[in-house]
This record gives sequence, structure tokens and C-alpha cells, in this order.
Amino acid sequence: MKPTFASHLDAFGQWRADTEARLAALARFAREHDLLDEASGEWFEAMRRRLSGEKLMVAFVAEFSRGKSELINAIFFSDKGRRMMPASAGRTTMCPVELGYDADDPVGLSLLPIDTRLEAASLAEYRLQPAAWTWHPLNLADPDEMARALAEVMRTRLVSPEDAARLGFWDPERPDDNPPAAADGRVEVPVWRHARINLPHPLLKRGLVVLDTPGLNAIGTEPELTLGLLPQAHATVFILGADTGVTRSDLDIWRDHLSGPALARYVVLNKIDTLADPLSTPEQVREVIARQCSSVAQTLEIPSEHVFPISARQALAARLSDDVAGLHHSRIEAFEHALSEGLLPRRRDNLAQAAWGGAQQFQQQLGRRFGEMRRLYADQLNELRGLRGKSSGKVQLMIQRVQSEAGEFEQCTARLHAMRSIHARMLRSALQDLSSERLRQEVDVLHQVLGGSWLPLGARKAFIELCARLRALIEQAQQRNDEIHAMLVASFSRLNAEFGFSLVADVPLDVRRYTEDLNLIERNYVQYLGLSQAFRLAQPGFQEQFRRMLISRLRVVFETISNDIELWNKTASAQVDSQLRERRRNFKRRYESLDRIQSASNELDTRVQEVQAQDERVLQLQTRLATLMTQLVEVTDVAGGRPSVQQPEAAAVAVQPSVAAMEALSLDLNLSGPDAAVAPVGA
Ligand SMILES: Nc1nc2c(ncn2[C@@H]2O[C@H](COP(=O)(O)OP(=O)(O)OP(=O)(O)O)[C@@H](O)[C@H]2O)c(=O)[nH]1
Ligand SMILES: [Mg+2]
Repeated sequence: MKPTFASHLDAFGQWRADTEARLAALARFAREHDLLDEASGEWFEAMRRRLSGEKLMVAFVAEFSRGKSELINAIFFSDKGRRMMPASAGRTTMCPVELGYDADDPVGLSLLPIDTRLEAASLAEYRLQPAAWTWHPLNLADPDEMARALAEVMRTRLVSPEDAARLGFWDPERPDDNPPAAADGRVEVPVWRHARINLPHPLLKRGLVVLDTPGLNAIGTEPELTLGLLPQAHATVFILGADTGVTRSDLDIWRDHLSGPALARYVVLNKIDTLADPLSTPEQVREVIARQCSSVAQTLEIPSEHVFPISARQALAARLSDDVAGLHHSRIEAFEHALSEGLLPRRRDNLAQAAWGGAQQFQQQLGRRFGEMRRLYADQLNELRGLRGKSSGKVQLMIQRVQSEAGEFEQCTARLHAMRSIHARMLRSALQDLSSERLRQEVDVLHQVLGGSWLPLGARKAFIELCARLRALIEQAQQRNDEIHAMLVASFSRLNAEFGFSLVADVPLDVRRYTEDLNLIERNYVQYLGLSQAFRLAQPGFQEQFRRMLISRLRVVFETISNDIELWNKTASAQVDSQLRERRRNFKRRYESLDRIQSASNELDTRVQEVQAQDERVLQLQTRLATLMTQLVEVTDVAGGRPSVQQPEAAAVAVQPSVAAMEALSLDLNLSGPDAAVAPVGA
């Protein structure tokens, strides 16, 4: 029985693969015809990586024993024929467990020892140090053996209260939050800090990452969970037990750790099977469930349709035994459906918009280039036709004219050189305050302000100030890029007027939108600093981890902005380079054909045909580009209707393709290649 979520994810994966293939066809077409500039090549590569590699993280968060692991088993692993993730009464999952698949890593279970908490390095840094992890192979062919290996995530050991305190599991001042101590006073702590399971499961191969978390005690002690993983999850599933209702600690978790956007938050009321009562009718039981859901909704202040009553255990059992009626009773499918509906279309739209937007920009860029080429061919044809019946003296005059025009044109190089160096200087200045060095300095200011003693209120204030400074840096980068845009608009229009270029300064870049990402980080951290974290904030080791984590999250935002700015500017310069090259080539071609015409009287017609053929070739490229774009839009199916595909403009010059020209074309275009489906123009 294929789970609902799995089929939706399959369809999404297929969509990503199709879109990737269409984009690859577009890039291949451009590369084969020498139309791919460096900046566009980088964009295609980045988009390819996003489409094939972008992860989709779903995090399961709840107090212990609510059924997180069981629900993960039911949704994702029922195909294994048994319970994969350990699920049992009492505390089971002791450390956060991340399930995903990375083809570059070996299949297995990696465990990071809890003692790494005593070091300053953050979890993100440990991810880059395989040697810090203990590794167990997982035998895919043997689910029982695999389940035994996965039981490792349950392991605990007993330590003194002092050691437990150093690890963040014990606070003498908050006895209520401490785990129960053993008879000899020792405290049970997890052996592992974090577990990663690398498994070529079909869903994980499609980019799904599932995060299973232990209860509150562990969530609170691992800042990386609260500040890194959970806020970045694409969806969080919060689980309550129908047997327990909403408890005090459930509420704490909800308030402190599930502040993400409401759209991506799911609330599950699990274990509804425990509400079954032999003395009640099924209708009465349904009413009890409905009442519980609305009471949960009230407490959590969300609409009651957002609470999904399910039985994870029943669902798992039903899927393992192909029991359709049991699955229906578990009510898991309604939840899976909502999860897929809420998660996948939005991810798809984001990717579709990015793919389509970038491809369209590329198409416009090529469109301008084609237009420019065809304009030059049209001029050349006029020039050649004007020579019909003219004496060789006249041809000689034309040669001189071409030479002097080329000479005049070359004067633009000094101008271009000046523009390039101004551009480079302005670009450096736009990028300079986005470097990771600059970020580090800003974060260090926060630490200097706070000194070694972090009080929640002071830390919060200093953090808000830091974010304000960072927002100002983004704003400054935006303004500097706007200045570059204005400079390019002015320079391009002068170059166009004086030297006959047809340069267009692209629409200005918007990096201000990334302020939203910064705001999100700010909200998470401010909320975290406001939690009852005083005792943790006071620990120097924690502060260092906090600093590193913060820098690594901010770096992602600032690097994205830098990359966007660089790409935008590169695209603008690439246009100048390609037009310069095209113009020079054109002078050379004009000169050569006049030279040939002068030496042989029958050359004129041949030359006219050659230029016509070249123009035909561009027209054909235009048509092929439009076809590729139509194919892309067919698969991406961008939200908000089908975007219009730019069709090649009607031929700028009336060119009658001759048989010779068509033959030249097919040689030139290498039509036997992967793009052989091009219908010859005019055919
Ligand atoms: N009756 C009933 N029991 C369930 C259901 N779902 C889970 N359980 C049981 O509840 C116990 C706890 O489930 P787990 O999946 O281990 O809970 P958890 O949230 O992962 O707990 P920790 O790993 O300790 O944080 C197990 O014995 C499950 O079999 C359910 O729908 N109905
Ligand atoms: Mg568990």
C-alpha cells in the first residue's frame, strides 16, 4: 500500500527531474551554438543543483512518547515490513535523528558523541568533520539488523549531576525540568548528541529529510535545533496524545519552538485509538474525538480544521498488513494529504518561478543578441546589394569606408575600458560589506557589548541592535547596486548613441527582499533569548556555540545576496562583451566579402547568399529557442497561468532561403545533434 505522502512526493520528484531535463536542453542548445556566457552558465548550474539537490525537511516535534517515531514509521517506512525507528513507551529517541540521503556518503548511521557539547564547535561545523562521528553500516537487505542498529539512538548513560549540568541536562535551580535521578544520585543522559541516517530510501532519494526529535528537555538543550534546524524545516509536525491532552510541557514546546509560519505547522492529535470505548457507538467516539480536537485548537489558538486526529500505531499496523479498513480508521491519510498539499505545491511554485524567471531572462538576453546579429546582417545585405552593377573602383571605396568605420568603432574600446574599471570599483564597494569577515566583526561587537555575562534582557537588546546594523548593510548593498544600475543605464545609452551598440541595462536587482530572511533569524533568536535560557546563556561554551551558529546562519543570507549581485553584474558585462565581439566579427566579414568581390566578379551573388544563410541560421536559432522555452513552460506549469513565450520576431529582413543556404545551414547547425528536432525554417 503506497502511502499518500509518498505518491505526492514521487510526483514532485518527477516534476523536478522533468524541469531539470528541459533546462538542461536549453543550456545544451546555448552551449552548442556558443551562446552561453559565463554568468548564464553559472545560473544554469545553480538551478540544476537546486532542482536535483534541494532538500525538503519535515520535522517532528513533541514531548516524549507522543508517537513521533511511530508516525514517522507509518508515513515513511511502512514499506520496510517492520517498525524501523524505535518507538516504545517512555523516553525512546534520546537524540535528534535526521534521516536523509546523500549519494556521496556511505549508507549508514552516524552518531555524534554527546561530549562534543563541551567543545565550542557547532553542530554545523561537526557536519564537516566525519572523524568526529561514530559510524555504523546499515544493511539494507536485512530490516531486522537495520532496526537493531537504529536502536543506538536510544542509548543513555549515567553521569554525576555536575557532568549532566555541564552537558546542559541538569540545572539545580530548575528541579522541575531535570530528568529523574537514579537511586545513587546519578543522572541519565543521552550517549549521542545527534544521529544522521543515510539511507537510499526512495523518498529520501527524492530529497526528503525527516527530523525526529526527543522531548522538550533535549530540544531546549540543543540550541542548534531551536535556532538552526527547526526554523529551517519546511514543515513542522507537532504531536499531542489523545490520552494525555495538552499538558504544560506540550504547551511550552508549542510556544517556544514552533513559532514558524502558521502555514507550515501541522498539529496532530495522535493515539485516537485509545478513545475507543466498547460501551459507546462509533458515532459517539467520533464526537469525542471532534470535541478533543476543538479543545486542542482552542488551547493552541489555531483553527480546529488544523488539528488532525490520527492513530499512528493503527496506521503502521494497517500498512504492514495491507489492511485497508484499518488504514481508513487510523485517519492518517487526511493528514498526509494535508501535509503534501500544504508543502509540495508551494515548494514547486518556488522552484518553478525561479527556473522560469531565470530562463526567461536568458531568453531575453539571447533575443537581444539575435536581434543585434540580424540587424548587422541586414545592413551588410543592403551594402552588398547596393554594389550590383558597380565598378571595382566603387568596391575599393567601400573597402576604405569599412576600414574607416572599423577604425572609428575601435575608439569605443577606451570608453569601454573606462566604464569597466568604474564598474569594477563600484561592484567591489557593493560587495565589500557583505563579506563573512565583515559579518564576523559585527557579531563580535555583540559579544564585546555583552562581555562574558549574558543576561537575557541585555542579550536580546544587543541582538536586536545587531540585526538593525545588518539590515542597514543590506540596504547599503541595495543602494550601491542601484547606483551601478544608474551608471550602466547612462553609459549604455551613450555607447548606443555613439557607437551603434544596442545595450540594455537589465531591470535593477532587488536584494532588499532578503531582509525577510534576516527578520526570520531575528525572530527565532529573540524568542530563544527570551526563553528561560539564563543559565545556559551564562555558560562560556554555549556563548561560543551561539556565536558560531549565528555567523553560519547569517552567512547564508549574506552569501546569497553577494552571489545575486555578482551574477547580475556579470550578466550586464557579458552583454557588452558579446556585442563587441559580434561587431568586430561583422567588420571583418564585411571587409573580407568586399575583398573577394573585388577580385572575382561572380562573388557578389555568392556573398549575398552567404549572408542570407547566416541570417537564416539566427532565425532558426530563435525558433529553436522559442520551442525550448515552450517545452520548459509545459513542464514547469508556473503558478498564475502559463507565462507567454516570446516568439521570434518576424524576419527583420526579407530573406528568401535558397537551397544552397539551407544546405549551408544544416552543416552549420550540426542538425544531427541532440537538437535535431528543429523544423527547418520555412519548411
Ligand atoms: N495506542 C497508541 N499508541 C501509540 C500510538 N502511536 C504511538 N504509540 C505508542 O506510544 C509509545 C511512544 O511512541 P514513540 O513513537 O516512541 O513516541 P516518541 O514521541 O517518538 O517518543 P520519544 O522518542 O520518547 O520522544 C510507543 O509505545 C508507541 O507504540 C497510537 O496511535 N496509539
Ligand atoms: Mg521517538
